[in-house]
Amino acid sequence: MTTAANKPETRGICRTCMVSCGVFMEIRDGRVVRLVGDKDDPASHGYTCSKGRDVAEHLYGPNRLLRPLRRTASGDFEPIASQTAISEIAECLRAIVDEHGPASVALYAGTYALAPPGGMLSGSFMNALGSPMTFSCGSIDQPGKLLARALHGRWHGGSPAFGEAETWLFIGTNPAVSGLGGIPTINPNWHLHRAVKRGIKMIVIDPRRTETAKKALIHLQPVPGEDAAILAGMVRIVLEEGLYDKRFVEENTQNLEVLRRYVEPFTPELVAKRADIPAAQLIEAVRVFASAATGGASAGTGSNMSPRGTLAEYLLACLVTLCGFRSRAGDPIPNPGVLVPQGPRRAQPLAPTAAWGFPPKLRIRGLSNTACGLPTAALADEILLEGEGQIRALICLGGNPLTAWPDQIKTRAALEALDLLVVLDPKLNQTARYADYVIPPKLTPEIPALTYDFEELESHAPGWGYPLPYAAYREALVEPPEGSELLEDWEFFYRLGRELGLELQLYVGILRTPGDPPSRLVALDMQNAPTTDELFDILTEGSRVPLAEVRKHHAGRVYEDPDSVVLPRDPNCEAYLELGNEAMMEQLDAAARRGDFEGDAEFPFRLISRRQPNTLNSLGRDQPKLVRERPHHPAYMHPADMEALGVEPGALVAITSRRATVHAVVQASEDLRRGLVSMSHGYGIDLDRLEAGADPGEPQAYSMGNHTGALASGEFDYEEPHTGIPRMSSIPVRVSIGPGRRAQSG
Ligand SMILES: Nc1nc2c(c(=O)[nH]1)N[C@H]1C(S)=C(S)[C@@H](COP(=O)(O)OP(=O)(O)OC[C@H]3O[C@@H](n4cnc5c(=O)[nH]c(N)nc54)[C@H](O)[C@@H]3O)O[C@H]1N2
Ligand SMILES: Nc1nc2c(c(=O)[nH]1)N[C@H]1C(S)=C(S)[C@@H](COP(=O)(O)OP(=O)(O)OC[C@H]3O[C@@H](n4cnc5c(=O)[nH]c(N)nc54)[C@H](O)[C@@H]3O)O[C@H]1N2
Ligand code: SF4
Ligand SMILES: [Mo]
Repeated sequence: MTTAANKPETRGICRTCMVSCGVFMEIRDGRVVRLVGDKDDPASHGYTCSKGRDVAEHLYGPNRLLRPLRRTASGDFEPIASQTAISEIAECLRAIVDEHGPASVALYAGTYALAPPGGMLSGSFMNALGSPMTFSCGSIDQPGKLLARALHGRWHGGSPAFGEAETWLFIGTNPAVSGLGGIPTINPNWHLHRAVKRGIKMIVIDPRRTETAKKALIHLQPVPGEDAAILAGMVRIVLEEGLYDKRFVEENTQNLEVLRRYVEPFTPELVAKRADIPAAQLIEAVRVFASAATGGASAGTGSNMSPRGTLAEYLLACLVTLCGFRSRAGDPIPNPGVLVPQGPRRAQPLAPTAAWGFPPKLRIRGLSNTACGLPTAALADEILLEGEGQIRALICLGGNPLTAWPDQIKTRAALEALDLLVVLDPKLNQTARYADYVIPPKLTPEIPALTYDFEELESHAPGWGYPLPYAAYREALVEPPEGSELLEDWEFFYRLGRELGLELQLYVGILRTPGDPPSRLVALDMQNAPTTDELFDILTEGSRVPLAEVRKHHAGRVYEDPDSVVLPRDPNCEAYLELGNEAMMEQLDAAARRGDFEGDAEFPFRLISRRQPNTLNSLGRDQPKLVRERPHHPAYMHPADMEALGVEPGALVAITSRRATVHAVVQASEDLRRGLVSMSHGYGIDLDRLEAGADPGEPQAYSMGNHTGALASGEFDYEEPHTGIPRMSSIPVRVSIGPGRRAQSG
């Protein structure tokens, strides 16, 4: 509990994750010693999470790297000066580009690449180098979302806010913990609590009775991997019972009859059989949802990582459109933008666009660039496949491929095969152990902080970004630790570009919608390095509220625009939302024709994805306070399954897919369906360390181990045809007691 008396003085922005909560920091002797929420902050209302509150460990813990590292001939790392690292990396890149061309250099931008201006400068660097090989974690996250949006088209007016919606459907997402799925991301439980209090009718479709499901009116608890069938069934009920918004559909969509024809096989009985849910409950859920006056729906990683994730996102978009849950002329725009320049919104469709087939084409599995970027699931293959076009150098910014990309065995082989691996990360993360150079960055509040990236996220999906016109800026508040030699992430790319004689241009503008200010390229001065603040100025030029104004307030504020309402349709608008996309209808047809779920005698369980409250993917795994309760990721199972297998809570089990084995400690959970193992990615048990006598109570005994992504493989399982992701959830596995077959990776 913070009282006025002990509340620290310095207002700041937490940037341990991109959510950017408004906080107070206690700074003593030039160090941040404590972080507490700012109750007056209009977006976060005093909220902080355990990761944010552990800021002192994040900044000054023993695992933070304070100088760049270079791999030595013996395989160890030695600290080197930043300039030496940059010169050597430049020299190495020059040789690789001279021999194999610029496309042999790839960038992987992970979760922490989003913060401006680091991610932007990494893109500038790749463009100037002439390599199109920029990959990101977006294509192994919820790739179906952006593909579906392209195929269906978008609604220019945006969607009703969660805060006012009468109903909301969550499928394969648990925003009460993840904060990313419909409920506004910042302080999600505050929004959830208020919505429940005013009587929102929430429907959750999740094989686990999640924290979100516990607040729902209806929880459907299906077999995983059947979301496309369930959503097709829901669309069918809406059409059959005439529960759709006929006027809206007539005015704004095309090919309703095509959709009707293709969902026809998905009767409530078929869906009930496939997904093992009561048909009556499915019908009830549809009636509740479709008869509401205003609502929304969100699919998350669970749906996207299971088979037919893109189709599920597409059908969900169709369902929302059929129900007319789209903002109309005169509706308020919850967040008209503060720092991210954007234009007016109109109550009209934006026509569908292509979703895949863009250059560059990859060499494997017919994959290409897509609406969600290049398929990261194929990056390891592109490193391993010899010949013209092979990727030989990888720069990894704010990500951890070894514990994030599907198929860990292949990923590790790829990291080992690279001629050059450069990792920008504050820690020696699992991937960095394979690096030739590790470049640790300065962290907030050693650098200025801005809410630009989180505001930008608002354009991606309902509930993402800020639910109100909020923005915050804070200058750097402390110096980096004494004796450190750190660069800002962006500085690395700027200086590397300069070393290579490149002219970097900053891409300004967001891939948004017609009417927004046009994007442009701003040439950077390659002689006199800009400051972070100058880069912020370039990025926000033309914003509704000048950055200078936001800077004055030293913390978060709401910048209302009373005039921001959705404008009427342009009379010349001829665009339609597409209900019967051919590729999606083909997939629906294939889904209808495949056999019923028959189980799998050899791999009778399904491993499903989830998140842990105290860590963010692999971040936090080595922070004792965060992982004190559980230094590893437990494998949650239903008690009846545990009994049948003869495993006790706390027992070590081997979880084996057709591809690999990982190990985990079992924990009982009544919230699961039977036949499932629910487990997070990002880190896992390291059997070698445990067997070598590591103290099982110490996080280090576990944190470097293999993770659930090791179980995923496109070669054995269903693979999304355009994003290339294999099953990363609902993976067929078997569970056996004890170490079993040794882990093959990690
Ligand atoms: N505390 C914390 N917060 C995080 C993260 C974190 O690691 N920790 N990660 C962040 C990131 S990178 C992201 S992308 C977001 C993700 O945010 P979410 O998409 O909300 O992710 P999860 O919380 O894992 O929720 C996925 C849900 O899908 C269910 N599920 C699994 N398979 C299936 C299936 O086949 N069908 C259906 N219907 N459900 C299924 C799981 O049981 C789980 O409840 O969270 C972000 N927030
Ligand atoms: N099996 C399975 N696999 C998954 C998922 C799943 O649910 N199941 N989820 C997927 C999803 S949604 C995602 S988003 C990806 C995550 O994929 P990644 O982004 O590749 O992995 P993270 O573990 O989030 O890695 C973030 C890294 O950024 C570092 N970092 C923190 N702050 C900074 C900073 O300021 N600068 C720099 N340069 N680095 C910083 C952290 O130390 C950490 O090492 O994993 C995906 N993989
Ligand atoms: S949600 Fe993110 S920004 Fe907010 S306190 Fe937690 S780590 Fe910090
Ligand atoms: Mo993610």
